[in-house]
Amino acid sequence: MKMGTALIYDEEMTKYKLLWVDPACKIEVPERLIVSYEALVKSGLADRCVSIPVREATEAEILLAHSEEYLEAVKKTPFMHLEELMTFTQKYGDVYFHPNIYHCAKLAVGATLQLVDNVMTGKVRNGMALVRPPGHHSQSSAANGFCVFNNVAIAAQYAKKHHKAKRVLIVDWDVHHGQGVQYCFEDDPSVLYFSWHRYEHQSFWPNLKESDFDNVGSGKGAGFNVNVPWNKVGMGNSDYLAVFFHVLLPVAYEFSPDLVFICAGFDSAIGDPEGHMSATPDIFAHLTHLLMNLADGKVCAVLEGGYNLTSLAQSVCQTVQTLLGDPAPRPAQLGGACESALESIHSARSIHKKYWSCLQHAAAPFPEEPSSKLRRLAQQGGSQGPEGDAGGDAQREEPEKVEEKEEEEIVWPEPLRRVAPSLRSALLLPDAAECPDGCARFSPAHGPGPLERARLRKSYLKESEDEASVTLLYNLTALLGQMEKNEIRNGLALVPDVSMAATLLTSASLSKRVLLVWVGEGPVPSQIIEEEKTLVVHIDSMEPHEAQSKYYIPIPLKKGCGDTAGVVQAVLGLLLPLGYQYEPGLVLLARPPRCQVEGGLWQQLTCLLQGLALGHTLVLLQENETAPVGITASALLGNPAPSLGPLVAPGPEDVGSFEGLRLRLQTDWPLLQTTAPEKR
Ligand code: X5A
Ligand code: ZN
Repeated sequence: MKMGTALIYDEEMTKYKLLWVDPACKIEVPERLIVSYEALVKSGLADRCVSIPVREATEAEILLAHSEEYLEAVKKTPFMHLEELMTFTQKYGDVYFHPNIYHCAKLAVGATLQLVDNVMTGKVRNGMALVRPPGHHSQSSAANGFCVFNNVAIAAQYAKKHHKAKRVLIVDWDVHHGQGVQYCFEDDPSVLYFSWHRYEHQSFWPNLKESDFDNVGSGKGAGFNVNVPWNKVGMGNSDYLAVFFHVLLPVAYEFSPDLVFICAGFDSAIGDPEGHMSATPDIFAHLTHLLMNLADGKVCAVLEGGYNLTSLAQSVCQTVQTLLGDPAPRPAQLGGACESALESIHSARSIHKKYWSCLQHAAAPFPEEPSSKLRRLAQQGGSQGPEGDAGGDAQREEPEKVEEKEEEEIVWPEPLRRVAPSLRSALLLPDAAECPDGCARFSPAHGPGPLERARLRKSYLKESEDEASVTLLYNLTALLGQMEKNEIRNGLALVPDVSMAATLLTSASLSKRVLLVWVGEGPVPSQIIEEEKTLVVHIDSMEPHEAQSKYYIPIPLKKGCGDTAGVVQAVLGLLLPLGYQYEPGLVLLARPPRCQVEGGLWQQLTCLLQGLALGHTLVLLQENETAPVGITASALLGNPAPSLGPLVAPGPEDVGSFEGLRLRLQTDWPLLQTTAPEKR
């Protein structure tokens, strides 16, 4: 399954601009699109994409999310003179019109629909549309916030109508609340809208009370609108990832969309004059990666905001490069979410617990919440700049107070080049086993010398075992070595004894840190647990373990690995935060005998783990259980894992025990936190 990434862009969309003085709109410039596209060209990424032409959206398409009156009004703008344009503009908030903007707005919608058509018909796997004007603020009868037509809202309706999409997920990572998208789908359970946004208790634009976490949707759509307001500026990589792990991803996996849109605004990145956040451009590689196995990989990213041209261009490249399948950079030095972010996470989780079984065990809302919110609003009287950052958080520095700093002071290192090894997947298989398409059968340049043979035999084998076992062990270390030299990205080995192979590899690894994910009841070799350079996450351990090691984390499952919802919850809420925080140089994924994990779930796990360690994942399978070889190879090659379908509730005891585990581990692993310290 070799499918590409679409890139949809047309220079025409750079051909409108602000024609008068308006401080609120001066940041929305044609250069935003020019620098983004140029960066994709310069880095060679544009060339690797399937370039698809834009088209104009039809009137019928625009009417999927807008009123006729509004369309008729906008239609007249190409014929207006400056004075008339200014008057027309004044009807709306923070937006401007230009004689060519109607044309561009039709292209922006059309570009998004082209993307949907190509993704939904399987011509490409995923893609990005670079468009202007953006869309997520525009409403049925109103332009707003630089937006004329709601590109993504229209495209979601279009996908339902023309491609029979039953469930659509919209992830709005722009720093502003896409209230236009929220309004469009408020009572619609078939479209799940998620947005995080700078909010500062309603003091940040668009200053709406309905942008708060307690706006969950209405009627049948209750629970299908997820808002995570940022009440402070300076949110960083850990805050963003924590929201993904503890709010968005569990809900998204439970929802199980047929199609994912990203309202890809990059004003949530560092250096942006609107957002004042501190997440670095490389975080978008991870945010993208974490969404790429939903909906069988059907992800449509559509540009929204982003006003620091440097940060914008870098972030666009990170997103597209990830859609193309290159390994994500190592996210360095993650702490826990800051206190303010934890309050938002907690609020979102607790208000949504009645709608999503993955959140059933989330803590109750803060008892003082409603009154404290009212008090704050009363104090603020509606007009006040963002408050300074008070309060301490043990895990990491609080967001910096940046409000009075000038934007140009903010600098950050350019993201590192992401080089994919020339060989993606190498398989170490017994001669009799067939090698799946697209993978290389691994064989080292030369065999072990006599000394090496003796050493391997002495350390890992009984005298009685044959030369073939020595050779296998040697080959395993050779494969590991080439992965660690970044000559091979990932690998799979079929071995007679997963325990022994895991023991060998953890001790032979040059990485300072190895993450071993052990899936199934069989015990993890004690030698590995005792040695602390390996973080062991044992999914489906028989019983809760007393061993209080920070580096051995047994996750018991009452119904075993057959409980797909339970495993998903453990993976998203525990394994991934632990893995991201640990920053492994190598991920070993071990499947001991009689592992009960269902195929699609195994693929999901294999895919998600590849966001770590520059994609260096080595999977160990039991020689006599060859069934998972094909699907594992597919996941290692970068094919999307199949959708698991809507998830039912995980075993209630298990969810309870996950929460217990989280509480116990969060001091050592702050990325597991979901609640602010003093509220626990
Ligand atoms: C798409 C987008 C922002 C509007 C800000 C107005 N719009 N103050 O980022
Ligand atoms: Zn924005």
